[in-house]
This record gives sequence, C-alpha cells and structure tokens, in this order.
Amino acid sequence: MMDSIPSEVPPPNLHDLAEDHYFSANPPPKDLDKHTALAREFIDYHAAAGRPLVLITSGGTTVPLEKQTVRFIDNFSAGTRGATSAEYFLEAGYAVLFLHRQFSLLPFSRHYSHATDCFLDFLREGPNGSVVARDEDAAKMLHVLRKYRDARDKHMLLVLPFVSISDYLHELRSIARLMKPLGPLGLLYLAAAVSDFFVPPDRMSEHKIQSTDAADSVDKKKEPAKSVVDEETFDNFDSSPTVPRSKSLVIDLDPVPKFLKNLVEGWSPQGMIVSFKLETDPRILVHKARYSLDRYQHHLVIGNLLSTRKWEVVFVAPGSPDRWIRIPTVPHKQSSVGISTPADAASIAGEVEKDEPLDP
Ligand code: 9Z3
Repeated sequence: MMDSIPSEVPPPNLHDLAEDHYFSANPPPKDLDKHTALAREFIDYHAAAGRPLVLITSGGTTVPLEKQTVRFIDNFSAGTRGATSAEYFLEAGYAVLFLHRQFSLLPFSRHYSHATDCFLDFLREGPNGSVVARDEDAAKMLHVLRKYRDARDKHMLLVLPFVSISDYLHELRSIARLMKPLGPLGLLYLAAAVSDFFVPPDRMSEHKIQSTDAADSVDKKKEPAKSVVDEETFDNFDSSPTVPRSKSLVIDLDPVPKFLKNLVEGWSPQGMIVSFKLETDPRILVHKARYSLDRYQHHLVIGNLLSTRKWEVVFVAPGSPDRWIRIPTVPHKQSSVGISTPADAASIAGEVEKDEPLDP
C-alpha cells in the first residue's frame, strides 16, 4: 500500500536533489566551520549597521585527480578582476567578503605581487638598517597602504580562501545562506572561474596515480610487474629500460551541477546576483550570457572574452539591450556598441594595461 503524501509538502525538485547529492558526496573543506564563523560575524556586523555587503568570488577552482592530491586540473584566472573590483566596491562603501583561490591576487597587495611588480623592487635600504619605499614609488605605495589599512582597521574586508571546486561550492553555499538577513543590501559578484567538470569522489584514486606498473608488485591484489621488458620500451623520465613504458591516462569527468539556480532561489533569494560568463569564441559570448540569465533568472551577467577581458565586457541584464563597456584608451579591434567612462569600465573590467585601476 502506498503512503499518501501530505499536499502541503512540495515534492523535492531536481535542483534540490542534485544539491543534496553533491554536498553529501563531496566532503567540505577542513576549514569550512571556521570560515563560516568568521563570515557570520562579518555579515552580522555589517547587516546591523545597514551597510551594503558584497561577496566577491575570485580566482580559478581546481579539479583534483587524486584524494591525496598531487595532480589537478585548473581553471584560468589570476584573480585580477576580483581583487581590483574589491577595491572599487570598498571605495563605494561596500563591506567586501573576498572568497578567493588561495594564493591568487588580493585587493591592495595585488599592486606588488607579480613577478613584474615584485614588492622588493619598490624598496630600498633606509637609514640605520631600516627599509623604506623608493622615492619614486613612495606616493603610490602610501596611497595603497592607507586604503588597505583603512579597510582592515574598519573591518570592511574579510578574506577567505578556497582551492578546489568542491571547497568553493561548500564555501559559497554557506556564505550565501548567511547573507539572507542583508536582503537586497547583499550583492553576490561571482567572478571566480568555476570548473564545469570534476572527478566524483567514488571514481577518485586515493593515492597518486601511477604512470607505470612498477609499483604493482607492492599491491598484493595485483599481478607482479613483468620483469621482462621490451628492448624498445623506456620509462618517461629514465632512459634505462628497467620499468615498462608509461601508461596513458584517460580521465573521465562528470559535469559539475549548475548551482546558480539554487543560489538564486534558495541560498540567497533576496540578494542581488551578478555572474560572469567567460568564453573564447566571440560568436557565442552574448548568446551564452543571455542563456545563463534566462535560465537562472538573476540580475546581471557580465560577459567577457579571454583575449579582450581587460578592455571590454558586455552587460546582459533582463529587459535591457546588451551594453558593451570598453576602455576607450585601448585600440579597438571591433566597433563599440556603447562606450562608457573609463571609471565605469575600470570598475567592472578590473584592470587596464598595467593592472592599474583608473581613478574615478
Ligand atoms: C570571469 O569571467 C572573470 O572575468 C575572469 C577574470 C576569470 C575572466 P582574471 O581573474 O580573469 O582577471 O584573470 N569569471 C567567470 C568565469 C566562470 O567560470 N563563469 C561561469 C560560467 O561561465 C558562471 S559562474 O559558466
């Protein structure tokens, strides 16, 4: 006999089922509870002050190939867009929760963190064994330092790291849920480059994937490695034919469930949600951005192409024509649909030629 389902309990939808399955199958990052506590304290503090708060995601997510991870697939992103945008949001009075890929660019320190902008190049020896900024760099360094200290001292910036795609999704879900009390004062600005594919844990090797069967004899369940080796076979890294030639590696990846729907409808239903769409083929960028907006029903998709992302982006919003924003000082390859001010463009595009934000 079948139990009758009470009519007031809606049946779980596919997005909820996918969410439950993904988050129970993929373990959370070890610091999730600590990060959630920090985020809660930060969000509650700013919510009580009635201050707008933005969660910026930044940097690329990794896809581990092994549980004890030696190898992983990565997504392109230096974190420039996120780190630069964070500075502009702070300038505009937002508190910034910066969820970023560990070791990617950070607001303020990004000015001095690249190999081409190594902080040591901006310093010189001062009197009595001290270290000071070089005269020609001091004014800018002081400006950046003051902004950084101001943000830190006023508790306006909280920086939390992630590494893998599952770390990212666990962190995003926890933080987005905490943002509910902010209502429309909460903005989610999703600039992180998020993997579309991953290796599910039940198919993931515990240990480093072996490239030869040299270790097979150690594993009693397997046949001992063959000791007779074809004269022509060589290990990849060793020209002596002591071990059989390397195995090829075939990786079978599953699609990462699309959680933007869950974010919009469940995790942060009142928040303002801005996502980025990255493509390499100009013919599909706007179509994909519009498709994402129609599908997830959020507030804005900012489209960008890998090759031109520093100079131009396209805003795709509900009920509005597509709006291109281009930084006018950079020579154009295509004609503009609409050029706004450099300040507008820099605050969205994240950077110009030398990773310098234009002054508003
Ligand atoms: C972006 O498109 C960012 O603008 C970049 C910034 C990653 C290109 P950089 O950090 O680069 O300044 O070097 N981010 C979003 C990419 C993404 O994964 N979007 C998802 C998608 O396209 C949707 S949330 O499906």
